[in-house]
Amino acid sequence: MSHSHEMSFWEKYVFSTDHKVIGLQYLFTGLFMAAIGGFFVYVFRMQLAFPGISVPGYGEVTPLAYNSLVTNHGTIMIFWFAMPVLIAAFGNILIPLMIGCDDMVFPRINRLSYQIFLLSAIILIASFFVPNGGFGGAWTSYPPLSANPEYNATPLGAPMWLIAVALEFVAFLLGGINFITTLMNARAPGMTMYRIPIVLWMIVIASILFMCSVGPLIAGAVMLLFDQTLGTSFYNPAGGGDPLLWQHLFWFFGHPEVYVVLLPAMGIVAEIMATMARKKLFGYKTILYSVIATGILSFVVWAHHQFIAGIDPRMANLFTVTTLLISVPIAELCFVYIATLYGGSITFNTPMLWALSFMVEFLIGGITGIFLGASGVDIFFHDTYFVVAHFHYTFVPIAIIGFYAGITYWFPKIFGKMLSDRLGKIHFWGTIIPFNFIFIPLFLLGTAGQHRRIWDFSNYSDLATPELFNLRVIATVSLILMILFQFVFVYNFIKSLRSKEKAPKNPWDANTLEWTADSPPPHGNWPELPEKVYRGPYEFSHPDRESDYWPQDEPGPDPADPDYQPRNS
Ligand code: HEM
Ligand SMILES: [Cu+2]
Repeated sequence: MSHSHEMSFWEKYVFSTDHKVIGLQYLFTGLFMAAIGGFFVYVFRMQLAFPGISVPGYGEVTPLAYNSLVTNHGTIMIFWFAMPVLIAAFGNILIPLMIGCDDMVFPRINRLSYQIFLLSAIILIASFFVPNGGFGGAWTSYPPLSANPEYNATPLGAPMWLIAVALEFVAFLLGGINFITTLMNARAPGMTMYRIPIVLWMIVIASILFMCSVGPLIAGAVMLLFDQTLGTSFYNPAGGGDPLLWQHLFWFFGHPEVYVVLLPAMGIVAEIMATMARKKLFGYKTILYSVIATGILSFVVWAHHQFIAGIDPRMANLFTVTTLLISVPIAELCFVYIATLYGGSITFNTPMLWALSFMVEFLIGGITGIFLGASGVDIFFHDTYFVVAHFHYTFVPIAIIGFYAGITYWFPKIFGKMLSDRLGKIHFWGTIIPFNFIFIPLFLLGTAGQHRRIWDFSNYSDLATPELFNLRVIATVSLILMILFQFVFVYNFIKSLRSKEKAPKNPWDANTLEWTADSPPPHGNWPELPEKVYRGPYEFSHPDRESDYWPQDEPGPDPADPDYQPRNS
C-alpha cells in the first residue's frame, strides 16, 4: 500500500480512513452507548418493581429522572446502538470486503460521518449533567410537552437532545452516501447485482429507506427547536400551531426506522443460516423483492401510531389495511428462511443459535404487531405495556440478537481470533431465557391495563394488586439476570482477543469474498484485489462438486450461466 511509513496510534485508530477501523469505531461507540442504555433500563425497572427504594449504583429515582431515563433509554438504544452497530459498523466492515474492493468510495466522508456521530453522542451524554438533567419528553418527543420548557422541566436537556439527534441523522446521511455509491460502483469484476450477498442489499436498502424518510423529520425537528427556544408556535395550539403535525412528521420517519434497523439484522441472519445449514439461500430474488416491497409499504403505515389521536375512522381503516399488508412480505421472508433451513445439515454453533432464536423471538413481535395494527384493538392497547412488550419483541431480536449473531459469525474475520463456542452457548441461553421472562410478564401487565411511562404504579389502586406486583418483580429480576450474563460475552471477547491462536481464514467454509482475505484483513484488504467473481454467494452442497462449498472467487464454471454443463452429465 501507499503507507510506507509506520503509522502512529492516532493515524491508525483515531483518524484512520480505513473502512474497517471506522466500522470498529462505530462498533465500540455503539456498545458503550448500549451499556448506558442498559444501565438506564436497570435503574427504571428497579423503580417499577420496588417503587421508592434507592437503586444500588444510582440512588433514588424521582419522577423527573424517571422520564429522562425512559426517554434516553429509548433514544440511545435505537439511534446510538441499533443503527450504529447494525448499519454503520457491519456496513462499514462488510461492504468493501464482500464486494472485493479496498475501501469505501469516499473514505474521508466516511471518517467525517463517524466524527459527527461521536460529537452527537458526546452532546447527548452531556445533556444528562445540565441542571434538571436530560430530556424527559419520551423518544417520540410529542409537543406540546416537548416544545414547552415549562412542561418538560428540562430547558437545556430538551434542545440538547434535539441537537444530538439531528447531528446523528447528519452522520447517517453521510454514511449512507458511501454505502450506496460503494455498492454501486466498486464491485469486483463479475460481482453482478444478483451475486451481491443479501446482507449488503439489506444494509443498503436500509440506508436508502433512512435517507428517504428522515428529511421531513429534520425539518420538523428544527421547528420543534424553534418552539423550544425562540417561542414560535408551529406545534402550539395556543399560538395557532398543531401538535398533530409533529406526530405525522415523527412517525413518517419513525415507522420506516423500524425497518431500517430490521433489514440489516435479517441480512445477517440470512448469511448465517445459509452457511450453517450448508444450503443455497432459498429464493434470493424473492427476498430482494420482498424487502423492497416492505420498504415501500413502510412509508404508508405511519398513522397506525395515531389511532387514538382523533383520526377519522375511515382514515384509520386505510392505515389498518396498509399495516396488515406489510406483514405479507415480512411473513414471506420468514417462510423463505425456513425453506433455506429445510433439509439442510445444520450446525448448531453460537452464531446459528442466535440466528435461529432471531426467527422465533421476532415472530412473537410480528404477530403481536398485527393486533396493534388493527385500529379497533389498538384503542384498548394503546400506550399500555402490551405495546412496550410488542416492540421489544421486535427490537431486542433486531438489536441484541442481530448484533450477537453478526459479531459471533464475523469475529474471526474482524479480530483474527476464534470465540469460545462453549462460553458463547452459555451466554446465548443466559440471554435468551431471561429475555422472555422480562417481556411475557409485560404482555400480561399490558392486557391488565398497565399504562406505560408511569413512575409508580402503587398510586393506582387497580394496578397495585399483589399479582401485578409479582409480574413486575419477575420482569426486573429477569432483567438483572440477563445483564449479568452479558459479562460472559465480555469475558469471552477479551479472552479470545488475548489468545495466541490465530483464527483460520475461513473457519465456517463460507463462500463470500471476505473469507478470502487475511484475518484480520490488512489496510487495503488484499495484497491484490479479487480478480473475478464467478458465481453467487450461496453455492453450498452443489451436486456437481465434491466439496460442500464453492467460494465466489474460485475459477470454474458458473451454474447460473445458460451454457453451463453439469460435470456429472
Ligand atoms: C432487555 C433489555 C430491555 C428492557 C428490559 C427494556 C425495558 C423497557 C421498558 C420497561 C420500557 C418502558 C418504560 C416506560 O414506558 O415507563 C422501555 C422503553 C423503550 N425501550 Fe426498552 N428495554 C430493553 C431494551 C431495548 C432495546 C434493545 C431497544 C431498541 C433497540 C429498546 C427501545 C425502547 C424504546 C424506543 C422505548 C420507548 C421509550 C419511550 O417511551 O420514550 N429497549 N424499555
Ligand atoms: Cu409503526
